[in-house]
Amino acid sequence: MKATAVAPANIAFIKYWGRRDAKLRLPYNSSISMNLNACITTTTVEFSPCYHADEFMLLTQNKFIKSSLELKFNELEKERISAHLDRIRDLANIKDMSKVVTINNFPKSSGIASSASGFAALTLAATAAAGLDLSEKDLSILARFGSGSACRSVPDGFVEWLTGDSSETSFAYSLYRASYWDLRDVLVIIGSEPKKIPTSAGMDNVTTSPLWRVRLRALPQRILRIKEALKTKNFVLLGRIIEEDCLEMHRGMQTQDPPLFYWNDKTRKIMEAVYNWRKDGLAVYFTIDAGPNVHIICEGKDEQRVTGLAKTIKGVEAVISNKPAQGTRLTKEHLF
Ligand code: 2P0
Repeated sequence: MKATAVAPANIAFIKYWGRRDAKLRLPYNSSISMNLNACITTTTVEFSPCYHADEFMLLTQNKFIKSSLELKFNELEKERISAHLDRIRDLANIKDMSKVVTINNFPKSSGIASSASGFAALTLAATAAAGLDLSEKDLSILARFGSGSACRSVPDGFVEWLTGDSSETSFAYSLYRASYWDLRDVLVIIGSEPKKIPTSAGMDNVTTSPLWRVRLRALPQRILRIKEALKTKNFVLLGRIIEEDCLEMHRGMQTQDPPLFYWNDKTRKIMEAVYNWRKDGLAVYFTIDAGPNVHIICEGKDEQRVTGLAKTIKGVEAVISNKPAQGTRLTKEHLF
């Protein structure tokens, strides 16, 4: 009763921010994302009568010092993971406790969706370890209960998560495979400290922003436009929509009560640099999630230039270049 899954993080081109049903994690709007091949979570789950409680171990691989750092899940995180394992135990009709070992190759809780890859990997590893064989759609729905954005890490490549009108209809599916378009997300890491306000708590106040309704009204049209940009591989149109949606989400966050400010001085410096590079003829656009780090979106042909430029900015800790990635999958390489 042991299984291991590998899941990519994903970057949202159209963001998820706000839930119309917090318990079922049903979003106010559909969102669109790309899986990231260099931001990966691997998780092994074993159910066994030998365990008297769920045991967790979280490791972060540090590429720079070539070692694995052990981090601790806090109590809230442990409860959230155990609750997810309970859902899977109920589905499989088993009572055994589990051991869970998980390894991220990127910093946890820094606005790089570790909950997305984390809950996607946990869902596939735990269901397989419990003897369940779920369809991609059912895995996506189940992952959503763990973390909304996790449902988008399940299918391949470029993905849409449908709002749906019930739990059964709110799932993610692949719009295009990873190989469809040679894009890059050049992730510029400027801060890897855990954030002060978890996204789940921040999202609860989304409706207090006067801009929230404006965004909800604009989204159906924006989603049609971005789908057209993907279909026609119109990079300029895609980039403009990605930036538009990012800025609109952050304006909403900043006008919530209490307001949320995820950017810092370095974030703003990189945003400005992206505008300047664009003025100089380089096709680059930024997007930012619930953290200070900046994702620079470009085409594969410009990757070297963009990573080179990003590394020259003062205060940048690391630059991780991501290609579009396949979704969550099983592997035989167990972590224990
Ligand atoms: C996104 N974010 O679409 C947006 C952009 C953050 C900003 O999805 O409470 O960690 O687990 O459902 O999935 C982060 O939200 O929230 C997120 P929960 P999650 O990628």
